Amino acid sequence: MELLPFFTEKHRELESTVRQFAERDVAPCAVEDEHEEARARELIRLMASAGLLRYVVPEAYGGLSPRLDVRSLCLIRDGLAYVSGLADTMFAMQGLGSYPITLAGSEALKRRYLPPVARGEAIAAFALTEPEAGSDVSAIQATANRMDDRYELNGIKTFISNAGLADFYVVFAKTDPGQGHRGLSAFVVEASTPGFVLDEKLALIASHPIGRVKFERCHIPRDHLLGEEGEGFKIAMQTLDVFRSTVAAAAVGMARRALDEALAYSQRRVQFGRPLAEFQGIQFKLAEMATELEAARLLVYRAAWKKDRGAARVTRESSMAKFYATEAAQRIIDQAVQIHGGQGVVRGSVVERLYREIRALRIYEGTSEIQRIVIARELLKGC
Ligand code: COS
Repeated sequence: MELLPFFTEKHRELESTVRQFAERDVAPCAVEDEHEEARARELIRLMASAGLLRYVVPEAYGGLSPRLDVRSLCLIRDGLAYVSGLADTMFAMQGLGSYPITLAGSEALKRRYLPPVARGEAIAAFALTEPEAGSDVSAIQATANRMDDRYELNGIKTFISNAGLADFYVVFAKTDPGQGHRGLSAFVVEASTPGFVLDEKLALIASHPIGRVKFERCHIPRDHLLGEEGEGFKIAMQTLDVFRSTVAAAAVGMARRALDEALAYSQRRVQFGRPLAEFQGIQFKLAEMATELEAARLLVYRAAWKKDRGAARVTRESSMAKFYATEAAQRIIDQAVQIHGGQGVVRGSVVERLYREIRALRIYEGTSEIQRIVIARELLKGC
């Protein structure tokens, strides 16, 4: 893969480390896994021993750079998603589930939770979505009532990646239900807390541990609050600002794989006496796929680079990257399936797996429709 000017020598090295790791340790098990949970835990262990999880926390807590380097997160997701959606998810969740602590946790919370995340000894989760609050975050109904030295948490969270696997959850709940988004707060909740219930595991169209969890009179220490009461909405948005670029990077990894598979297949497959790649109709498809892929990569790494250069907010850039890259990847993968013909829909073929894996990326961490809204609002504000 050609490296872009946004990268330093360290990024070049990381790109090749991830490629080797993905080929050696992840690819052999990439196709449909009946033992998803065991494989997910195994992937965490492998990523930790390869040092990849150190990229999700700051240097002071076992990481590799003073602040999270978003280009590195993107390169890792891009490289993992090229071979396995599950590996990508497990890496991403260690970041998404711990970043609110990096962003707003007290020194004690950072020391307690971040080093085990980097060592793969603790699995993290991000519990925002509820049955009645998906795109509309301020509609969250879970409550956290302050009682002396603790909070009592009650509510249901659904579509929570790592539900049942995670050792701790960053949970968003209302401390002041009358205040809309300003009444939302964020907490660290350990899975061992009495009142925490794994309600149901959900089976998605592609491998991804996810489910619904409940908090029933769950008492959490007061010092597990992240930031101040009422800061939950901003913590969630600032976390999504960083991680939406990385979702886009995962989409780029899947699309790169689809294009590679399509290029190889179209040169191998002979119809009407010549390889498919000699037909102009196929060449047009390949050209469109490659162009969209390049445009997506540029948006992703531009957004990441801008954040790494210290921009306070990259809301518009990360939403553009997520919106464009996930939609483009869906089109690229669909064309790769089309080029493969019948082989493309055979269960277990690479492009068939990608076709299922890409779909959720246009939905999670903000649907494409929400990204359009965010981009338009930023434009209208003059950002
Ligand atoms: N960074 C910092 N602050 C932000 C922000 C960001 N990216 N986006 C919004 N805010 C602030 C606003 O500035 C506003 O601040 P004030 O209270 O000072 O006015 C506040 O947050 C509320 O913002 P807004 O009015 O835009 O909120 P809305 O309720 O209209 O919601 C959307 C905005 C739709 C963009 C938000 O709810 C969203 O991103 N939804 C998708 C959620 C999602 O991704 N879910 C997936 C779950 S994770 S798998």
